[in-house]
Amino acid sequence: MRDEPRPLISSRTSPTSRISLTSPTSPRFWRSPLRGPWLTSVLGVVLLVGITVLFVTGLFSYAAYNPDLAPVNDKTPGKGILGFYLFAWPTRPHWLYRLNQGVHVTLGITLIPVLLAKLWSVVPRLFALPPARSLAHALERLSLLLLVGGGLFEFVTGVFNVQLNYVFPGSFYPLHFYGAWVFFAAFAAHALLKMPTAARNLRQLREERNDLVSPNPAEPTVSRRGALLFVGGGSLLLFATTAGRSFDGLRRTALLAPHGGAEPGGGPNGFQINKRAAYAGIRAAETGEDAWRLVVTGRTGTVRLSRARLAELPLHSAALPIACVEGWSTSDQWWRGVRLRDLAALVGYEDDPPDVLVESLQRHGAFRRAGLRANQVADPRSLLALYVNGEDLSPDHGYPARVIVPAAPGVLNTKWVARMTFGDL
Ligand SMILES: Nc1nc2c(c(=O)[nH]1)N[C@H]1C(S)=C(S)[C@@H](COP(=O)(O)O)O[C@H]1N2
Ligand SMILES: [Mo]
Repeated sequence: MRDEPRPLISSRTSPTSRISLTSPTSPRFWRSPLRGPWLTSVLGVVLLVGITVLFVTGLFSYAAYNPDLAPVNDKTPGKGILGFYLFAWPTRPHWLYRLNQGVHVTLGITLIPVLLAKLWSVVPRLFALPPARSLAHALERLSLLLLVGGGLFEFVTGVFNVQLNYVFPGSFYPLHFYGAWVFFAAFAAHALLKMPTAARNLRQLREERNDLVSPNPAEPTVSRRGALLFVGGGSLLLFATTAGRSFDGLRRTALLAPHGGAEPGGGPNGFQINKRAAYAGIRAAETGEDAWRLVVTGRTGTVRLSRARLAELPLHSAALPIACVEGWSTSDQWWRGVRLRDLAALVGYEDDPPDVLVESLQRHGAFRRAGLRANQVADPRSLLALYVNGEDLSPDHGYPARVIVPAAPGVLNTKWVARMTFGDL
């Protein structure tokens, strides 16, 4: 069968239609027969669910940092009413942050193909002319700018922090936090406005034609379902090469993620490390038995304890994971050390442990100090650990002593602890 000569070909000769064919502001420029209300609606519904989960787990993740507890924890001091929902992050279940952050990061990475496909499906509208037909239309387009810009911004900052965390010198938190509010406000407005249309498009067997349907479609090279499978396959591939970094046995499958691949070493201290002692500038001379003293201050004054003295105090064990904001985590490790609440009791807080400010030997870096809340100090599994998995802590895991708190983000598990100050923060 021979092809009919198509009007498109013949109209090429006219200069006006050539302009309209080569300019993205013309609807005829966009030729994919896949674009239309159905595809956009399916992708939109997936994102509606997925991005809502990202927003909620993001808010939880932020609360888990205790930003309202002390200025040292607060990377966003200008947050104002955006901190309205903050609460005392609980200590149980002990895998709470591990789950929250694993879902946040893995789901975010998995949704990238869906986000890109969604943007692709509506891209003609980004170029549509005139820029605004009315004030309402102008406002709608402005909100779309916040939506698209904000969405890309959140995904890009998130991926950068996870993949190349050395690129962000601590500014990631305010960027991702304020960006999330701008993006989610635009997203919620957009979802509310479009929900009825999306529901209609998905219910109807024959779809309505709208401005997304190309007036000038090219031959299809793949079906609509095939395109969806392609997007879903991309998501599945990202999921399969990311999720493993939250599970010891599967870490080798996390090909795309830092902290994927193999464990950094063998033996009791062989589990994942965030910043190494050398990177943090910790010298062996300051951690030796003669040099290092833990300085504990509270209601009744200050006590200084050598590591040997600490090891003579009642020791307790707890099986707890390390779970980083970047989404990777370890399985439960067996930590052994002195209960934080026993250290509080040493300096005058026998039965009402208060907050504590923990400071590291480390002199520079955003994570050298952290405030812990009274509920975290009170938990009997919260330890100043001296040992892990039956051995002394290794230098990289925080020797001579490090904090470990159930359900807390890794950032609060300060390594190379030098000083603990108990009292309301
Ligand atoms: N002093 C200090 N403690 C620190 C950090 C740091 O940079 N400096 N990083 C924190 C972060 S972000 C994490 S995820 C955990 C990682 O602990 P690990 O290296 O023992 O796995 O340590 C925390 N404790
Ligand atoms: Mo971390």
